[in-house]
Amino acid sequence: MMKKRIFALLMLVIVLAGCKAGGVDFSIETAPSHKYGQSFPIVIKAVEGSEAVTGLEITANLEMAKMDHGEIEVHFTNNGDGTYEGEVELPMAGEWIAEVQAEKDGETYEGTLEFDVEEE
Ligand SMILES: [Cu+2]
Repeated sequence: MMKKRIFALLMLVIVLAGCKAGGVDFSIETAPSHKYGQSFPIVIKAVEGSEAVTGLEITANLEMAKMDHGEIEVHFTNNGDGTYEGEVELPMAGEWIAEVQAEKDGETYEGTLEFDVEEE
């Protein structure tokens, strides 16, 4: 019984360490604004430690934090400097969440980003 627990704990430590070593961190560089009938740029930055990560294929699903507007899928283009740009027409200003999915050389990375959308 004890042995099993120690083994499970060890596995957890290995998994956590593994995640950290190969992790890509995402952040919102530019949040989109909101204005009826208009789309705005959204820019995501990808880093591994302090290094910019280029060459990712990024898609994000956007949803409001406290309201259901469904999900809005955004595809991003690689700017080549660790930033990725998409364009989106959102239904309203407020708190939004982006579920980021990225892929590079068969590896996948994920991140959840919260950001505020201001009325323009
Ligand atoms: Cu809303």
